[in-house]
Amino acid sequence: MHAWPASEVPALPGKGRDLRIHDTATGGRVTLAPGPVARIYVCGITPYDATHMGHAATYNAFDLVQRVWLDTKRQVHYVQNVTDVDDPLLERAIRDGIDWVGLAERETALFREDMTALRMLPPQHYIGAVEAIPGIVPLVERLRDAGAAYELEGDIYFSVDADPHFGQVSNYTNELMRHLSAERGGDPERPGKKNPLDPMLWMAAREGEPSWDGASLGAGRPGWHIECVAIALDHLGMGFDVQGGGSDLIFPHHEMGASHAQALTGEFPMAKAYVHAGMVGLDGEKMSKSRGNLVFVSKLRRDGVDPAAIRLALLSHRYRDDWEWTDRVLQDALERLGRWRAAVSRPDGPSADALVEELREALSDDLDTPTALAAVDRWAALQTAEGGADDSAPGLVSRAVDALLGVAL
Ligand code: 5CA
Ligand code: ZN
Repeated sequence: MHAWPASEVPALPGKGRDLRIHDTATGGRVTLAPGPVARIYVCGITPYDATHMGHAATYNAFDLVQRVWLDTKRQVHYVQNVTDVDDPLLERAIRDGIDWVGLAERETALFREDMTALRMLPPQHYIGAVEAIPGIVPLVERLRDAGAAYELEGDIYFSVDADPHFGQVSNYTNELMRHLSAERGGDPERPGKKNPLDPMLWMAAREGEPSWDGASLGAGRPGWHIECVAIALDHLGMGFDVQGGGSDLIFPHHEMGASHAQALTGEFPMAKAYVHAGMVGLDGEKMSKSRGNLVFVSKLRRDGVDPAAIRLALLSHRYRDDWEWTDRVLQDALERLGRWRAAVSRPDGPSADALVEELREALSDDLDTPTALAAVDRWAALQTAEGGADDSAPGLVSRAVDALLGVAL
């Protein structure tokens, strides 16, 4: 699949800083020191509805990770998937009486537009589940042949007991895993499974549903977790730097994905850090396509809201926190954008060298965006109150805010 166009990332004077980031697996901060090419996999959308603020907040977090790396003069190898065949997509297509392929194409196109408007850096490899199927089938065959997967009435399940490290991404109790498995696409109650938590790798063709040739597996379609593993291993290999997504992906998705990859390769861990963004809510509930309590990026754009303000609204929260979208959040962001734009529109101002360092420090500190925004606020306030004689300062502020925060002033 094609991704979306990249906005340019200006180079900044001085030296970027290594990222210290919270890793779900170890429960603490890790300092990431990738080689010259940093490798990141971020789980993509299931395209049955438009991009809401929760998605945008999660992609914003991983966009910042990349901006910190780019500031250290590293290259970034970024891979993202599109879950363009899965139960929720098929169910929505049936509900709306439309073709599932058309639905996925339409919503993926809208997602690209939203990401472009928000200046999110595009992945180098943007891969759909359907196009990944030829790579998925041999992985499932390998797992089965190694005894890490088994058949149940034509479906193929992964055996979580095949990975000695299973459980080490989420560190959740068995009880919680069972509960979340039932809630998030698993089938812990199905009789005949070796372990109730075992997830499906390959679902045998069902009447009225799309299916593909699975060689020795028979006709069917891939499970959710193996989709991301196949794409990540194909394009990044084991031991990549960051596996990213929202906190609702910790279990089962990222736990199972890591176990699939570890059972396939015998290597551990799949990723050096498992990084998870908090959930954005509306009216006290997690914003979700299935609940329908959504604020869409595309709707705000259609209403004429500047995407830079949407981005500032996302940045005003710590990425790991759960937070609520309200009109006030957007209003504050619009006001801030106005103040910042007025401040950089002057021909000179107070020196911004210290500000660049403050931004770097804040972001390297587990993406502390509220502190980063406060630093720009202070420079803008000083500019408004006192001005200054540095004629390179407004340009430097614009470039730093663009390069490190993805906001075009
Ligand atoms: N296609 C799978 C991942 S392989 C999927 O979870 N798709 S999704 O469309 O449901 O979500 C896309 C990303 O947005 C995921 O990282 C998910 O964790 C994140 N996300 C979904 N809802 C929210 C929310 N309310 N707040 C923050 N992030 C969210
Ligand atoms: Zn995924």
